[in-house]
Parts: sequence; structure tokens; C-alpha cells
Amino acid sequence: MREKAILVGLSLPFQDGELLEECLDELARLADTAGAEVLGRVVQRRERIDPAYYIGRGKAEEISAKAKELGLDLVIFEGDLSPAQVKNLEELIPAKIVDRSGLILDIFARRARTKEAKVQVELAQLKYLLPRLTRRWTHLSRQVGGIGTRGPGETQLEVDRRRVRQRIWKLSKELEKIERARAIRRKGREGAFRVALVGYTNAGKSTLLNALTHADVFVEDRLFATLDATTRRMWVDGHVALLTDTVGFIRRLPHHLVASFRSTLGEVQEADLLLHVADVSHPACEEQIASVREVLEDLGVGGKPAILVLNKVDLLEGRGFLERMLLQHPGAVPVSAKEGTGLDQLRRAISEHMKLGRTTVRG
Ligand SMILES: Nc1nc2c(ncn2[C@@H]2O[C@H](COP(=O)(O)OP(=O)(O)OP(=O)(O)O)[C@@H](O)[C@H]2O)c(=O)[nH]1
Ligand SMILES: [Mg+2]
Repeated sequence: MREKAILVGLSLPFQDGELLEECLDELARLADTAGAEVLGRVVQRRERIDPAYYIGRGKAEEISAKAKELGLDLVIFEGDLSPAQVKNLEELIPAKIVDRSGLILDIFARRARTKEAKVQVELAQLKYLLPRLTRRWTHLSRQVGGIGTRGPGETQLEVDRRRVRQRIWKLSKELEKIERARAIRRKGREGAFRVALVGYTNAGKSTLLNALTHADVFVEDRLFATLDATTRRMWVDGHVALLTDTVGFIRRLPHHLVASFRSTLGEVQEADLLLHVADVSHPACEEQIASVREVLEDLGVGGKPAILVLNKVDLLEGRGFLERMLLQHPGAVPVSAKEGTGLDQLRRAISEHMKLGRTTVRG
């Protein structure tokens, strides 16, 4: 049984209406990936975000009626809600209230397979939860109601907070241990030329890794199929390079997640070359390229040598758009990871960077 959901977005003045539509499309894909069935969308035009309800109170009441009528399990908000907004909305609407960050965290939690990913995701979830713990309790004590519940409620809240903090501490320690082990593994690979695949989620990074190294990494037409770094050997011009596949990016990636995934993303930081994979058939391609570059800047690797790989050219009708993209991004390489076209040109481009590496570092 898929949980029934509707999406809620806010249209603010000076905001691009098309962008909001794209953000809602992306939210719908995220909801689908999380296992929800999206029954509809509600968009409200407003001058500003309402501090108490995010949307207007009247709209929230409308949604409440809709939730009853449709038997909704979830109401998913496009923006990020404050703990107070979640609390107020939950009091009004008989469904779970989830915001964009909460949804992304949920997907990561479902998809984490390795110990490392699980620790990283739980850490991010707890950090997200900590400031939101209040509402669950005020909520509960209000349900129990009346005199005398406040005291024990507060105490319980303190106990809960302490438990969460202790767990955060324990997980941080575990993560440090995993990071040390990863650093040792990386040291063992020193000397080899390292290439990291980066890019927007669903751009085709894992498909490209498979195509270039004949690996068999999990590929899926859903968001965030990959959470763990996988490294494979790749032959380029008679030399071996190591190619690493990593977690995909998304616009407004929750910062707790970026912080927790630092060790996985360490592979990106230590790479000699980045292959930035973009889905050139996606309507928001340029925007996605810009979002990825922003995350790379955040990670302190904005200045690393990179090749922009324009993937999924097989889905383009005509060459006009591709020609424009190639003019816009000199040095970009068009490929279809799925059909295996353009891979020779990509290998040549990688080879050029490897030669540069050999002459400047070891030459
Ligand atoms: N038509 C077409 N589809 C592609 C191409 N490359 C990848 N795909 C499809 O795009 C979807 C996502 O591919 P993945 O390789 O899982 O993408 P990813 O970048 O690793 O995604 P995440 O791990 O979720 O961040 C899959 O359905 C692939 O089959 C391509 O060149 N052409
Ligand atoms: Mg992948």
C-alpha cells in the first residue's frame, strides 16, 4: 500500500513561476521514490511566507478538509518548514506533515545499505530531528491534556533530547572510525590517477561507470539510487585510472546530509579529475549543472579540473540544443552512457588530463 499524498507549494512575488513548477515536478519524483502516491498539488500565491503556517491559515484549513475527504496520509511541502510551522500544521491537518528536507532524509534512510551510509544517514536524521523534538511532546501532552501533564512532559522531552544527543555523539565517533579506515584504503591507492563521477541525481553517473569499467553497479530511474562510493579500475590509453561513483546531488541539498556524507564525498575531494555528468535531455539541465557546481564549491573543490559530460544525447531530438550547450560549455563531451556512444572521445579527454598529471606531478 502506497501512502497517499498531496504536494503544497508557495508562489511568492519575484519568484519564477516556471521554477516553482519544476521544483514541484522534482518533489513529485522524490515523493514517488519515497513510496508515496501523489494525488494532487496545491499552490498558493502569497506576498510572503506565513510564520505560523508557512501557507495562509485559510489554505491550511482547505487542505485539512481535503485530507479528510481523500484520506491522505501525507502532506508534503515544497519548502523547508520551521519546527513551529510543522507543529501548527499538524494540529490543523489530520495527516503527517513532511517538508522537502524531511522527504530527502527519508529516501536516504530507505536506500542506505552499507554500514557507512546507514551511520551517515542516521546522524543527519537525528540532527534534523533535535530541534523538532519539542512539538511531538507538546503535541502529546496536549492530547493527554490538562493539569499535571506539563511537568512529566517536559521531563520526558529532556530525557529524549539527552538520548538523541548521546546517540549523535556515538554515531559521530563511529563515523570517525569509518573515515580513518577509508583514509587508509585511499592511501593504498596512492599513485593511481583518480577520477570521481559527480552530478545531479539520476543524471546517469552509475550507468557511465558501468559503461566505462564494465562494472555492474545498481542503476534505476529513481532519485538517489546510489548512496555509497564504488571504485573501479578503468583503462585509458594503456594506463590504469580509478573511477569512483558517488551519491548524486540535488538543489538545496539538506546541509545535515552534506555534513554527514563528507567521508563519502572525500573521494571527490581527493580526486585528480571530476567527471561532471549532466542529463542534457532534462528541461532543467542548465539549472542542475549550476546546482552541482554550487555543491562542489561548498565542498571546497570548485577549482578542481573537471570535464562536463553531457549524457543521454540519445533522447535529444535534433542537434540544435546540443550545439547550443556545446557552445555554452566549451570542452564538454556529449555521450550516451546507455548506448555507449561518445565514450572514445571521453576517454581521450580523460587521457589528456592524465598526461598533464604525469608531466606536472611526476614528470
Ligand atoms: N536514455 C538514456 N537513459 C540513460 C542514460 N544514462 C542513464 N540513463 C538512465 O537514467 C536513469 C538513471 O541512471 P543512473 O545511472 O542510476 O543515474 P545516477 O546519476 O547514478 O543516479 P543516482 O545514483 O540516483 O544519483 C536510469 O534509468 C538509466 O537507465 C543515457 O545515456 N540515455
Ligand atoms: Mg547512481
